[in-house]
Amino acid sequence: MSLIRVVRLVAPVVLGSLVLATSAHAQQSKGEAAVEYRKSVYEVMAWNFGPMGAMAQGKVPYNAAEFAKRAERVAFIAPLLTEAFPPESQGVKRTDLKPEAWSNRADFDAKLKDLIDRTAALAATAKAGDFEKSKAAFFDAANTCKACHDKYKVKD
Ligand code: ASC
Repeated sequence: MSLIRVVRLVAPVVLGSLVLATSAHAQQSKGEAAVEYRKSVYEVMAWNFGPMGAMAQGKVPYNAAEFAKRAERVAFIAPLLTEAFPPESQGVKRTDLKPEAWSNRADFDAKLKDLIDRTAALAATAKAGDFEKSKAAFFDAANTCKACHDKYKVKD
C-alpha cells in the first residue's frame, strides 16, 4: 500500500478523534478546568512531599540526594498554584475549597505565598544535604500546608 493511501485512510480517524477530544474539553467550563488543574498540582505535590515526610519522621533512612530532588520538585510545583484559583472557579462543585477562601482572598493568597517561600527555602536548604536543617525546613513548609488546610480545606 502506498504511503499516500495509508495517510488517506488514517487521516480521518486521527482528525476525528482530535475533534472529539477538543469538544470534550470545550464542554468543561474554565472554572471546572481550574479545579481539575489544581487537584492535579496537589497530587503531584503530595506525591513528592510524602517521601520527604517519611525521612523527616525517621520512617525511612535519610537520603540527601533523594530528599533534595523531592524538595526541588515541590518548590517548582508550588508557584503553579498562583493561577489555579481563578474567580471562575468560585462555586464549582466537587472542590474541597471552603467558601471562606473567597471572602478572605488576601489571607488565602498570603498563605499560598508562604507555601511558595517555604518550599523554595526547603529546596535551597535540602541542596546542602544537612539532615537536621533539611528536617526543620521540611516542617516549616509542611506547616504552611497545614495552616491553609485548617482554614480553607473541607475536612476529609
Ligand atoms: C503532605 C500532604 C499534605 C501535607 C500536610 C502537612 O504530605 O499530603 O497535605 O503534607 O499533611 O501538614
